[in-house]
Amino acid sequence: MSPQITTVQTAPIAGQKPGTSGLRKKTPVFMGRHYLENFVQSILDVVGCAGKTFVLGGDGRYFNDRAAQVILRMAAANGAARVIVGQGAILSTPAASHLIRLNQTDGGIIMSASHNPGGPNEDFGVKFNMANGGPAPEAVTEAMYQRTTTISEYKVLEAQDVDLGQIGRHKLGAMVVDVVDPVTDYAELMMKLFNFEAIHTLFKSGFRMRMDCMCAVTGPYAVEIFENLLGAPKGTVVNAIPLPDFGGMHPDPNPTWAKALMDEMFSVMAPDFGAASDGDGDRNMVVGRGIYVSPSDSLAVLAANAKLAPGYETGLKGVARSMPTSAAADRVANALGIGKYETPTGWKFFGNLLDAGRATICGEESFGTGSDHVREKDGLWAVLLWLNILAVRKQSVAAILRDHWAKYGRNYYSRHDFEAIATDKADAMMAALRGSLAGLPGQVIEGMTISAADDFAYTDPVDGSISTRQGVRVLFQDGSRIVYRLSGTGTEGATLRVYLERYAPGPDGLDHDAQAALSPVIRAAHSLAAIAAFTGRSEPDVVT
Ligand code: VG1
Ligand code: CO
Repeated sequence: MSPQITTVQTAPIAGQKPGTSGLRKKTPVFMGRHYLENFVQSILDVVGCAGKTFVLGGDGRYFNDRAAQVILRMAAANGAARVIVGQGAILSTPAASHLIRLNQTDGGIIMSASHNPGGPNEDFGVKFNMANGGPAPEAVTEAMYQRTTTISEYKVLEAQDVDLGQIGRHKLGAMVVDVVDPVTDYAELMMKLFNFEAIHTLFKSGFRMRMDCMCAVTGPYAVEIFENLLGAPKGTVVNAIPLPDFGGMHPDPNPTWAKALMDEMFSVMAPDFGAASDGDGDRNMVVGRGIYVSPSDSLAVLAANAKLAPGYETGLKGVARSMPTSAAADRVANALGIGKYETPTGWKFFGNLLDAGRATICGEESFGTGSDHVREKDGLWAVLLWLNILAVRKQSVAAILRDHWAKYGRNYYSRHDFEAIATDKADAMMAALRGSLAGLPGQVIEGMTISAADDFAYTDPVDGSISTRQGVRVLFQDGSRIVYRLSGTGTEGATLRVYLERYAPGPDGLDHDAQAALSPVIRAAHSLAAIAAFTGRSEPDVVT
């Protein structure tokens, strides 16, 4: 007898509005009655489910395994033909994006709250990726949200759990569940893009690397790729076993949260190269011996040197960056004579540019870099491209960065985050700032003249869709810039992000500490927005 489909009566739950990257809430909220089910049914109602094939996986955080079983039962009840699941319900975000594309599926559901901590009292999240492998665009996530406000029932199959530990074909009612190794296909893709032989030779010559996976999803990927395929010594990858609470770590690869890696890279015994990745494997931090690479610089260096990797040897079509990301990548695009694009924050805005073949490499200041090989940012991809470049150029990270700055000048850059501010205070500050914009041009502050000020709006050059209110920009005549926006990924209060940039053309002044070089811009940022008066904060919680 085939299992029965039950229709469960439910009612809308407030606040199921996806942010920058999916719906993220405290885990107990997601585990609450009907919460996951309402959101998943809304996804399936919007994208359609009958006869379709989806990919399913997550970053392994607390509740990942149980949520996967619920999603499978709901997909089966809604008539899906097939779901491809990573073994143990594990898939990194870039690997999920790849599987969606490789198998020409109708999309995928990814369970992750990315760089947010995980655990019974931390964060959980769900997002939908489209058939191109990329995050659902705003129009689609808005439709899902609207659906959550009117939902009255969801469907679920009355059946036992699928054994997701067992690779191979399973059945759930009439639906096929294919459990696959999460790493194999992804590793194969990497082998096509990069010169594994050159990197293997590099490791054989004694080159030392430290890869910190922060007890999150990239562990198995990194061990397979770096230690097994590329011959890096055992132990190169640390914190390699994904844990439901990420071992208590905050899996956000930045100098604050990946402090152990930073300390090692600045010690006497530092390896040649260090890297870290986030909860779901789409972010990366790169560090050389004694030198930190800002994500904006990393994007620029990768774009300038991409031709050294087989996957990019015919050159790039264009480079895209999110608006708050520094203009360093623009200088590379200008020099290469290729297209450059400035999009709102969030990877979903790169999808059209990648699909249309306008951009090949994309990046965000928030430790995200990627290319047209998938439709997500990809942490290990960036680390491998760096390794490929290091293997070919046979120079240190420091030498490559200094070379880059000498050629293009240096965009000093930093982001200051003020976390868990009361939402009304943060909103009031942003409203006042927006109200002051018209009067700013011409004003002189900290000896710098404001040349323009606006609230960033973006018109997608491919489909013409418009996104407004994407962050306040204050531009100065000397090329310096301040950007203010509120985070769309947090689950507690508001997080104010202040992005600071100053350009030094060189040849002098390229070797300063970033915070010191930015100090007038930092002071200007505080006084223009009256950050302390509105929020009571005069110091950021996190500086990257
Ligand atoms: C942050 C970053 C943004 C990134 C997003 C998702 O968003 O600033 O650049 O795309 O996280 O990254 P926000 O709205 O908090 O500033 V991840 O690694 O969560 O998928
Ligand atoms: Co992430």
